[in-house]
Amino acid sequence: MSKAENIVILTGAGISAESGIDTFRDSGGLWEQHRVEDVATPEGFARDPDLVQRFYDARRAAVQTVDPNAAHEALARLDREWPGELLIVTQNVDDLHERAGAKRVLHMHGELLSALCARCEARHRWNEKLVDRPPCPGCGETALRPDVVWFGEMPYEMDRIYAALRDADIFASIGTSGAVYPAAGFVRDARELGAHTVELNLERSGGSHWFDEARQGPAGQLVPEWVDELLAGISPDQA
Ligand code: BJW
Repeated sequence: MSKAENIVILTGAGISAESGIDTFRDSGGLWEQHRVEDVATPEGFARDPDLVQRFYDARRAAVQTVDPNAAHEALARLDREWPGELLIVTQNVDDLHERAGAKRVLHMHGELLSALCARCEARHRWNEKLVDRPPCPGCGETALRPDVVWFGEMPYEMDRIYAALRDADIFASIGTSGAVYPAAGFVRDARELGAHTVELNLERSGGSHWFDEARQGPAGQLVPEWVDELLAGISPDQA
C-alpha cells in the first residue's frame, strides 16, 4: 500500500451474539419472540407505549450485564492502530464497541442507553427504565421514548455515512443479514465507488453475492483473523 487506506465497517446483531445478545432474525431471535409491527414501529408505540417501553427497558437492563467479545476487541484494536480513516457504522443499539475501546463508532439505529424526548427532541444518556414515564431532564415533559430508529424512521447521520462510503477503499460487513435498508445497500454503494468489499458472517447472507469476498464463521474468530491480516499489511512508512 502506498498510502493508508480508508475503511468503513458495518456491524449488525451477529457481532454481539457471542456476548449473549439475541439477534433479530435467527432462530429464537427477537422477531420470533415479538411482532416487529408491535415493538419496532412508531405505530406500534402509539398503540401500546407500555409494551414497547417494557421491551426496550428489558433490553437496556440486559445490555448492562454483558461484555464485549473478541470481535469487538479486535475492531477496537484496528481503530487504535489503523493509520488511515476508519468508521465503524453499527446498526446495533448496544454499547459493546465503545466498551471494547473503539472511538470511531456511529450508531445509525440509535442507542439503548439513550432516551429521546418526543417533545423537545433532546437526547439524554439513560440507563434506567422508561415505562414509569420519567420527565425529560431538558423540558420536563413526560415524553421520553427509546432513542432507537424504528421502521419508517430515518436512520442517524446518513450524510456522514455516505461521505465515508465515498472515500472508502475497504468496506466490511460483519454479522448482519442485510435484510434492512438503507444499511443493506451500503455494499453496492461502496462497490460502485471502487471499494474492496468483504462480508464476515456466520453464514452467507442474502446479499453475499454483492461482496468481492465472503467468509463464514463466528465473528469472535473471523474478525480477529481479518484484523490481524489488515494490520500485518501496513507498511513501515504508514505505521
Ligand atoms: C453471526 C453470529 C456470529 C449470528 N458471528 N455472525 C421495501 C424495500 C426496501 C426497503 C424498504 C421496503 N419497505 C420498507 C423499507 C424500508 C425499511 C426496510 O428496510 N424494511 C425491510 C424489512 C425491507 N427501512 C426503514 O424503514 C429504515 N428507514 C428508512 O428506510 O428511512 C428512509 C430512508 C430513505 C433513504 C435513505 C435513508 C433512509 C429504518 C430501519 C430501522 C431498523 N430498526 C431495527 C430496530 C432498531 C432498534 C432495536 O434494536 O430494536 O434495527 S430492526 C432490526 O434490524 C435492527 C437491526 O439494526 C436491523 C438489522 O438487523 P441485523 O443486525 O442484520 O440482525 P439480523 O438478526 O437480521 O442478522 C444477524 C446476522 O448475524 C445473521 O446473518 C446471522 O447469520 C449472523 N450471526 N450469529 C457472526 N456469532
